[in-house]
Amino acid sequence: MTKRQPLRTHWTLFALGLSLLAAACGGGGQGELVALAAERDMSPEDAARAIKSFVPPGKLDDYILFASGGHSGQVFAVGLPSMRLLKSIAVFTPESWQGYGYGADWSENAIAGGSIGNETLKWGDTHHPALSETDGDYDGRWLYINDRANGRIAMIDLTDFRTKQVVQIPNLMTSHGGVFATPDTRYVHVSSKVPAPKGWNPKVGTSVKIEDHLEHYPDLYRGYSTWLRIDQQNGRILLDESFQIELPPYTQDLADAGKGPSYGWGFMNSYNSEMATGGVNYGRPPLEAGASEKDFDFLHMVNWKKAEEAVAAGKAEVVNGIKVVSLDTAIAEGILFLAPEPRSPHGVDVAPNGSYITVAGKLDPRVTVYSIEKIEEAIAKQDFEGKDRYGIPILKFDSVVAGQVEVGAGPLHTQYDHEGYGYTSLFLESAVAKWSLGPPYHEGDKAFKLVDKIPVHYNIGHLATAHGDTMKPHGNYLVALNKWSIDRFTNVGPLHPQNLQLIDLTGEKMALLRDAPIGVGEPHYAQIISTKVLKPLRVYELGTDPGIMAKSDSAIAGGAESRIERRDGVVEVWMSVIRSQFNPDVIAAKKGDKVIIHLSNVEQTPDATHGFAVPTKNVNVSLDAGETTTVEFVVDTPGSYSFYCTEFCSALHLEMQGWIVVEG
Ligand code: K7E
Ligand code: CUA
Repeated sequence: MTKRQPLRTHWTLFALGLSLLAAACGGGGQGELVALAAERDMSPEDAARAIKSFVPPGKLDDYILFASGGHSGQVFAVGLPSMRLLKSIAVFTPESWQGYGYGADWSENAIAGGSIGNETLKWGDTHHPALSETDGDYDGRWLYINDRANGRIAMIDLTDFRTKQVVQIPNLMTSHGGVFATPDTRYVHVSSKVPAPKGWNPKVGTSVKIEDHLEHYPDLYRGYSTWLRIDQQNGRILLDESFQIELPPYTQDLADAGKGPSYGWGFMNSYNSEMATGGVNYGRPPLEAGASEKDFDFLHMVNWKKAEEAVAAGKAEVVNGIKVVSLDTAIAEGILFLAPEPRSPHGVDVAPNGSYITVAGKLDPRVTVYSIEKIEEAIAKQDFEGKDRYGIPILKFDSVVAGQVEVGAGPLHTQYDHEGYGYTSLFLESAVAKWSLGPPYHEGDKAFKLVDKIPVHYNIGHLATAHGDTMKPHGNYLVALNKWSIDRFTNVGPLHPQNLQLIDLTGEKMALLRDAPIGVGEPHYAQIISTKVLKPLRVYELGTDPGIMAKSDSAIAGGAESRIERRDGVVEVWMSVIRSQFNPDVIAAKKGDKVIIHLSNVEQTPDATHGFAVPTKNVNVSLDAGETTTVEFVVDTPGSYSFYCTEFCSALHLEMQGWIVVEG
């Protein structure tokens, strides 16, 4: 808590405010409210905070915050300003409530798309969600998110809040830079986190000797900037029309898309241009020391439009199934440039007007703001300070930087409002700094100034403002995604929940409104979208296969069409599902049979979801109203198995049950 002001004056003012409120509402009872707040040991600020962030029963939130779930592998949809968790969306990790990864074909297909090597991975580390955009603003169609542990990306369809596609991006062992969408969602971008040996392929492996790893890292390892082309009809990633740009092994970090005047560019940080490999047990400096030796790392500027032209002109080579623009081609074609950036930066965030690019350095107390106009001018004039060891031109720091602002210790990530202010998270200081951009937002000595700061609890990573990385930010709410909560919540054991803090940006000073524990994962980044933009379905049209969002060939309209067909070793069932009955509800099979069940939820009532679960099997399907899904499993042990509906759907939900009788 911050300082409390003298109680009496404050309560008098508060009472005055409440009496105005009461008058406006045409009712009395202000004394009662004051007494209630006092009884609950709330200060006037607390009561004001409660009112500002409370969404009354039955009323709806104005925004949804989509937060990554870290190594829970999921995405969370949280309402704003209430901070109520509305849904955990299964992405990389199976999730039985939604029947994701427990037999339903659409989910098995999605997960299988991200299989690595010879193994289907059952987890991921979601970091950076990216909402699709049209004309530089969120359009509410799709959400993309990367798996930091692997080079994977997933697409969530926001018409039904389900993951529809997971893709293993070739040549990427890990990922971090992005996900961001271009302002038209022509591409979404993901770059490597830790560089991988050139040609890295998890299916066949790569031969690496320990001496090579330690001595020849700069020659053998590479990073990649990946531009994934998006199908504008269904949001799917089209790997055949995507491409990568080969990068030096500088350990590229976060990335962002150009927009407006910087449309066509992508920006990426790096934090280990020293190319340290670690190896304390080989007499080397530990990675964190080796990677922090130099005063500058490199901001990477990638011209994806030129890269697209080079690919169209046949100047890319297919490596592991994706077109790759080599480092030499990228240099020759004017696709890749570097600019010095202060030590070990983390976040890079393009301002709403697309002119400014803000970089925050973990080991530098300033944010450094680059200008696209200066960058393009410097490139045109070949105003280079030299080249790196790979031959990439390095722009002069002073030629491309528009301003620097001292914001505090450990700046990481920046978001924006609609008035030309940046909000930067300060990890070491546990605070959010508000500072001003330059012209046209702020002129003269008003530009590039720290204007406000608010403490957060504790160790903030990312932050998010409403529509805060679009060209049209809303400037009302900010959410701080804090790594530690320490003493903010009732102790639930040594592992504490992450603390998401809601901050009001509408006053002269930033004001903390609410703490929200997220007890189901470690959110990194989040994006906040107005619920006005989202158009999710209430029910599916009858027979819809969520995998294709079209009528399934296996759909049936009701129990009259239900049937069982048998052939060699296969029992195929067309089953209708409705309150409170499966039809058919008794299925005879022989030991060793493969059972294929096409389930059709033939309801059109919102929220009339049914489940289908089989004891002793990893089968648990969730069927929303109108949905048709197929599940397959082998019955290898004789006996009678009572399948049942897992959703408490009706008064006779418990009776919603059936039998599979397996004859031995
Ligand atoms: Cu800063 Cu992976 Cu975005 Cu975490 S990263 S905080
Ligand atoms: Cu259907 Cu319970």
